[in-house]
Amino acid sequence: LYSAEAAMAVGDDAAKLPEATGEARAFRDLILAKLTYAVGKDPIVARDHDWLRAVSLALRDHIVDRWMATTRGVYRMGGKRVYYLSLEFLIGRLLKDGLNNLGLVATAREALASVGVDLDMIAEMEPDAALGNGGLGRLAACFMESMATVGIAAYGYGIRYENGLFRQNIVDGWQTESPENWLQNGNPWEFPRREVAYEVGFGGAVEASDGWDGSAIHSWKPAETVLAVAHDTPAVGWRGNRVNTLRLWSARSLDPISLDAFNAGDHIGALNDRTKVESISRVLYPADSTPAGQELRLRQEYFFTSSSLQDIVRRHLQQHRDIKTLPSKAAIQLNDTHPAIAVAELMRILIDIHGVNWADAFAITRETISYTNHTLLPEALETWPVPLIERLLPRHMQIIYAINARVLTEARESGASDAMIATVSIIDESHGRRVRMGNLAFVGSHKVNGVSALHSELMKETVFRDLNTLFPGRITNKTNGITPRRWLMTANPGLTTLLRETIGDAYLDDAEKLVALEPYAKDAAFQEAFAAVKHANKARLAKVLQQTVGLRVDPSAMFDVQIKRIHEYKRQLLNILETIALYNAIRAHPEKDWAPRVKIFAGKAAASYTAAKYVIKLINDVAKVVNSDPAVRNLLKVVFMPNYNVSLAEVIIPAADLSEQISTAGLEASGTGNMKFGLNGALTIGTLDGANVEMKEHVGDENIFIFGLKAHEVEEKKRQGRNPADAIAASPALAEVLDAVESGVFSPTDRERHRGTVQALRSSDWFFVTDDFDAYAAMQRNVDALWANKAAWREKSILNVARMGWFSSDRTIREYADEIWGVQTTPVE
Ligand code: NBG
Repeated sequence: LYSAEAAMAVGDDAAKLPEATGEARAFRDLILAKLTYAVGKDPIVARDHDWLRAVSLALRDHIVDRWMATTRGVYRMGGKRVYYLSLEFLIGRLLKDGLNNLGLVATAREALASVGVDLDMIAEMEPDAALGNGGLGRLAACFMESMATVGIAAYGYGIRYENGLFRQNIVDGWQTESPENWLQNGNPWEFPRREVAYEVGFGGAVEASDGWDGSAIHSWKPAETVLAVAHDTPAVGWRGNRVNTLRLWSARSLDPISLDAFNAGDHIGALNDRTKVESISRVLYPADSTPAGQELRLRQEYFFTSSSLQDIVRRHLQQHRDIKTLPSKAAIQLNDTHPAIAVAELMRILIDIHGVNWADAFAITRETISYTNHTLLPEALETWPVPLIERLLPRHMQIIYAINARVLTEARESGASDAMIATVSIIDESHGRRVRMGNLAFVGSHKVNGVSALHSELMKETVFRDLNTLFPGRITNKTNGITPRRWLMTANPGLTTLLRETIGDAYLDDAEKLVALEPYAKDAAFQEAFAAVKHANKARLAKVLQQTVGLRVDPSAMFDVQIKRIHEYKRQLLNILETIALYNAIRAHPEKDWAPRVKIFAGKAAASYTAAKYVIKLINDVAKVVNSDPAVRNLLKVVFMPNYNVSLAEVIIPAADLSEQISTAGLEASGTGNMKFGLNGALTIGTLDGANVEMKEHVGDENIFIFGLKAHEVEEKKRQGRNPADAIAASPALAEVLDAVESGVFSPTDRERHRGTVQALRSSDWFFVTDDFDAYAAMQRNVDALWANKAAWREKSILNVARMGWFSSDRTIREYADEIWGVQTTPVE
């Protein structure tokens, strides 16, 4: 018979280990039981991975109890559920976050210590679940946690990609990509639900026949069918009050082995179809803020949308019987246009399968669905060629035409001009015929939201101007947020403890209570303690830097950080060019009292995005020159950290002094990294773009470094037409930097390397780098000046922490609940 005590008697060392008591002892026994019976390992021979699995499974038991209680409660209450449809969930690791939300961190630490295992060490071994590209996917993960926290019955729906976002390697300064296999050691968090499976069709034809009342009945006969199989992961809210479900679909062939081929002796050929079908859930498309545009991507979108809607409708009918009550029991949120086909799919299910008439079906669809837009970049708005949709989803194409006909009729009746008809149409006739997924999502939703105040206003003036005129009041704003559990408590335990000692626990349940910190901003003793926490976080990052890129940095230097996807509009180029200008200035005047800086970059470029890959190479080229130049010694260091992901962000953000949020105004819909930095006490240097605008309002003008053109000024300059050469001629510092880069000063082995990058700036400079350069450089010198005054810097840094509570995703989710979904929330207890 199994005995924890016997399992513990593992050699002579056991006697020296600390005793676990109370709750920790019980948790230790649970871990040992998991190790023995679920992992199948004796503690004597267990490896770190085995312990990780055992402790994850032990925690999962605690979660499952609450999960079932939650699910039972929802059925009993019969209330409305929220369904968050997202092609991306950028989850990261789950162990620490789950322990934190259940208040079990100390317990698990003690339990593991008593068997000679270090919690932090094994937690680091957990692979990141990187089922997303960047902000959009991470937002979905924060929302899952916040929905559970504020007490919403919610399901997340997405795809269980076998390979998440690629691993980035830096080879000789260049990015290379390799597949990331997050499932190679199994996934302790998920429950495969082989019995929860739906058929999803593609291709084929639509047959029409007459119904009993003479109306047409359409029936779609797909040519291919794929099985979507559910995998459920519990999503734990703060204090474990509620546990929701993240349901990810995996593609399976209905006929895994073609029996005819197999019997005919073609054993490999018999698997071909299976490989093709199952490729739907094989890999995440690595493009961020740009549509992938390939047929497999459209298949992924329809695959997860259809299976999710089938699941939602099945659950609704099972509990409430009447399909017409769907809008009062289900709110479906479309995370960007990736699931926009849901509008046509829900119509198809209602009309073709449940016999609902058109008008009722459209009312139900619109009342149930709402849509979040995440970008205004014109090249990023998703459209699909009409012939492709006709071939892959013939019935949906008919439905889209029928919806469009009604929208256009309505528009004409309200006096719309031909130009307006052309922009509100779901079909874009100007570049071949294409389906505009944004317009489809817009007309099929009762609310359409942007993700920051500025972005939502710009939506009304740009992409959806005419639709906004036609459907006034439909566009609303929901400024993004971040979960303080992961981004403060888990990532920055040192600061969390200091805050509790200073202002008590109330802020843990309500981040806006962080304002209680304001009176301490000038307090010398508190400033010291606050700075000590920051220093320890910087020392931790310095160690990681040493280990990963072999660079030694001084933790007392300013850590100036830009970490995010590499994209021209985010302007890492502006940052590195200004770094070169600073380098030149230090070399020219080494005697001045420069603020020592470490410039930290990290982020992935889409594999096919050449300009972005050159930016990475340029950063690494500059790093090589600067870091080996004795003339700048410890005044300036430049580093590019490879393979940026959620876990790396959790180490970098608590260690940052300065946060770079420098996108071309009008182009970053919100940004969420900006919020994570502020909450951890970094000061922001940024443009008036995205949520920076609201951060400035919350933290106060004097506590943030704002520079550069504003969104309407960028637009104005675009309209007037400008010549970047003028801006370059007006800025000797910029001219010097560009000449140096262009002539190969940083690429002596290939002097031509960065010529293209510079020439693009000289000729067009689409992202206004040259226009903003001087203002940015000047603001950086203000940053230096403040850095020299330690007390003033710390005061502002503390005020940032105190005033960032509003950017909790709990606040965002409560707004969605009240104003879009119509569901109740509860205060956290
Ligand atoms: C991104 C925006 C960010 C925003 C996140 C989350 C896309 C399409 N958009 O600014 O670029 O913070 O969405 O809303 O990835």
